Amino acid sequence: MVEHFKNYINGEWVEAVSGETYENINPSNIDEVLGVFPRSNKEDVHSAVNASKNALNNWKNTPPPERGCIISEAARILASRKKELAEIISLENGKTASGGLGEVQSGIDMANFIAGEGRRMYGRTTHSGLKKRFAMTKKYPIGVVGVILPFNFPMALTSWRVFPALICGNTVVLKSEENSPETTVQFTRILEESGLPKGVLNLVHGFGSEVGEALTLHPDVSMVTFTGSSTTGKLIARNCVSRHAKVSLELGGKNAVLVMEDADLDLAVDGIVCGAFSVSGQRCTATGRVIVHKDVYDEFLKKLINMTLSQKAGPADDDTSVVTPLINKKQLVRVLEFLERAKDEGANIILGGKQLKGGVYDKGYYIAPTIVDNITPEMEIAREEVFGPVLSVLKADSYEEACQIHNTSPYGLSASLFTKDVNRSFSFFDDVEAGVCYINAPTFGSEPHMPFGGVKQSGQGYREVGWAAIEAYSEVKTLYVDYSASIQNVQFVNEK
Ligand code: UN1
Repeated sequence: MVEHFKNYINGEWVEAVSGETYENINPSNIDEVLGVFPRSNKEDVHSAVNASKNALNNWKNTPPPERGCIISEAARILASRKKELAEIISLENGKTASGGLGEVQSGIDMANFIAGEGRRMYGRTTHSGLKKRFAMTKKYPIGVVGVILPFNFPMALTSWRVFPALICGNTVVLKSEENSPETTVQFTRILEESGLPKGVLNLVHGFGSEVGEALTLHPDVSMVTFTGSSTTGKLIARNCVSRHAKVSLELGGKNAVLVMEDADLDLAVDGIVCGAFSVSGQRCTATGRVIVHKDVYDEFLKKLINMTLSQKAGPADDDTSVVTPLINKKQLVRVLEFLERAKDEGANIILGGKQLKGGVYDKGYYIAPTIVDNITPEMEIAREEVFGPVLSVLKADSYEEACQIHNTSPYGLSASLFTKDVNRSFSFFDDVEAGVCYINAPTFGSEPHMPFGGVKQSGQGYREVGWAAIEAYSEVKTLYVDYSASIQNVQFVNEK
């Protein structure tokens, strides 16, 4: 029997008002329906926003350490159900169970970090420019926060957004992504069990054009946080800006690894291959480009091809699979079209480039790990995010040229440099246009207690995650207390 899941509004599990539903499909076996979910619309969004709005007063007056206790309890439950949750993630999202375990751990780490933030939430005090006057700032919640997420990290990203929003005293309407909604149901049940008061977190399932759009346009939603493509991000920003709502966007990337002539090439290849091909490149921090110093180009390419050939494509229930299925047919077509256009522009596909067929591959949508070279920095395949197992290789004459090529991309999420030169390592942080920079490491794997986000088209609004999340989900009030028993003002002082 296929389970029918519901929305969670004001502490109740309810059907969509329209009664409409859609099916959640297993990407490792497209004949399998994992669950039936409400296909919600504007009306459901309205009820969820209303519930969040009504719960706000009580929640924002709950002391942050007390909010933190609920989030600590969620961390404990997440840990106790880690294996079962990892399996759900793996089934609906197509990554292996160990990938699922990593996500749950990220959720636990975030919950523990954020629960502690409930005892910090520092403001600032400083001296006034006037005598006998006190000057300080204090953080307050923003209001109802709409959280719109992608399919690829349903547990990690939900934790990275919802826990910070809650600790800051906001109430939340969470829109699940249509390809991985069950994980968000489990997440919501855990917060319910942890003692979160009703209405503080509401969950609405459905599609972007119906639920997402209504959420971004709702006048009572004070902030929207979105993670996903730059194209959708632009539409969301427009809707939010048009009504002066806050918006935080974490968008795409064309993340590059720079390999210098002094690099440990085996280490670099190791980091690049897992960055480019694990989860079939379906992460915003996937390695989409590698820029290699000309002196080691041929040797590097040989090693890269060898290691890529050993990457096994396969379904999520086989823990030895690296190149797991693409989430759906639409993504498959998108990736194949990218490769066609790359060829038309003169790029050379030196490995992969095709859909895998036969046996388990006919039960999902797989593309063989693909390496493309003969690329110039202006080509689409060097600039745009593919969100598939495709790595573009470019050659540079020097470190300076490699940085210059790096910065021609319109994106700037994460970047990495493989070198043994300490001077170059630190220069890289100054030279490269990216929000997250690594030395001798893959382009993914950001830690929950550290800020995360990108520059240029990779993001807009705020850094999220880590301590930066507390800034993102708070309004700062500036507070003065005058104890001089006179009316004094800096403007009067300056007039003298
Ligand atoms: C990381 O792996 O460094 O969708 C973070 C993504 C990101 C999170 C990844 N939003 O891949």
